[in-house]
Amino acid sequence: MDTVSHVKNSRRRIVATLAGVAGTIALAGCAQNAPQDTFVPKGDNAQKIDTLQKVVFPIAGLVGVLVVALAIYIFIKFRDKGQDIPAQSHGKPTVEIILTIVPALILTVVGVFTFRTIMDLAKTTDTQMVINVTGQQWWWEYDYPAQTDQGITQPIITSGQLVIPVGTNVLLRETSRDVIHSYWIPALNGKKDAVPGRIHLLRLQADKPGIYAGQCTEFCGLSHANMRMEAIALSKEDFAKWVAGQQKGYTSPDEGTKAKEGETVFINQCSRCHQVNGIKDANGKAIISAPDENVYAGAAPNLSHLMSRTTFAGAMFDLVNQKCRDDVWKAKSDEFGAKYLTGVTTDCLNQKNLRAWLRNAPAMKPMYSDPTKLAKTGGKYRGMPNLGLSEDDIDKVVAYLSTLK
Ligand code: HEC
Ligand SMILES: [Cu+2]
Repeated sequence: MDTVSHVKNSRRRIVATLAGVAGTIALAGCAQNAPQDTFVPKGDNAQKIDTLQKVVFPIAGLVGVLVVALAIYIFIKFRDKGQDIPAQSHGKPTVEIILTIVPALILTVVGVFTFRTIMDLAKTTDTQMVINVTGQQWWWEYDYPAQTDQGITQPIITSGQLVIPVGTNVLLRETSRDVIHSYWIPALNGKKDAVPGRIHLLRLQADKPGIYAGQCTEFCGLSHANMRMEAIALSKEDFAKWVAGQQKGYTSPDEGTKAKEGETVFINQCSRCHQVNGIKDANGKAIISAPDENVYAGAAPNLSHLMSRTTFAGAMFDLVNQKCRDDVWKAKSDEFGAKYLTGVTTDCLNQKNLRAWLRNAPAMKPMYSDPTKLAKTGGKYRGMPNLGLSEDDIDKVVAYLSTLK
């Protein structure tokens, strides 16, 4: 092969690669069923961002295309062809003034609208409900402080799925127990970092009942990609029912049942990390779990009402089987609440996922939980370790967890 055709070939290859990459990026924008599409706002706050974006993006796009096109034209037209250096001149005041004033005007217009939107999104005076959101490797905890106007008389603690009433201005107070995470439900608002030692505020409001998916958007270590979240919006009546369910007290399984045996396994194996509100040990003493000794973040999900959520482990895995999942996800907005509130029934429980998790959690979700490598993490787990449970114990624990409605 001679040099000329070699150069031609490699140039062709570069062009083909670039075209491939550009094509892939363009096609990625055409997804049909994209629950995390930023351009489909489903609430006030996201709507404000979208309204701003609809003005700014075309202006920025036009300027971008003009600048790139002009640059390419100049690169080609005036490239070095061995010509003489053109006459050198300095300054053209009219051009310079125009080139300063026009961008300044554009930026001022964009800036005014952007600033107004930022101020609107930072407003807290119209807050109707507050939820504390804590990020940690690799799941989100939600704690609802008591607030009687929302019917919450005792604090609620849950994880993965953020349940909110529709048409309500909810204020999230975000923080983190380990590294920086970022909370983002694209259909409801922009993203906000959750930073250890700080509290950042994020407004959320959903127009209609439904599930709004999101994802941690600040790289936070090994399982960052497996750190998801879902906002579940319920009608006000359904939300009240959900709250009532979360405030139900604990019922220990009946003596002599498999679930009762599971409770014992739970007390021995799990309660050193996981809290179940109201659970008592054999002497009738309340068990308050103290995971800070074992887990880097100092917390593990509260399992008091595990079966009221349809996903687990950072909303990564379905706690319900495919049929029940479709029932909830594909429900019409007026039927959604009733379907979600049914929770995880025996028929719906995704035995396969839950058992796999109990058998060996780090095999499902990469975590720094290998006891032989804990030196790296100061002797503490990030995530849930493989507990080496027997199949018999797993049966019992599943029977027990199924009672945590
Ligand atoms: C060393 C602490 C530790 C122990 C012991 C432990 N877990 Fe976990 N568990 C965790 C952590 C941390 C998570 C969160 C992992 C994630 O989502 O990334 C978790 C997640 C879970 C979840 C998902 C909860 C949700 O809402 O997302 C379930 C269910 C669970 N564990 C059950 C159990 C059971 C049952 C046992 C006992 C057999 C057990 N765990 C023992 C630390 C522990
Ligand atoms: Cu994260």
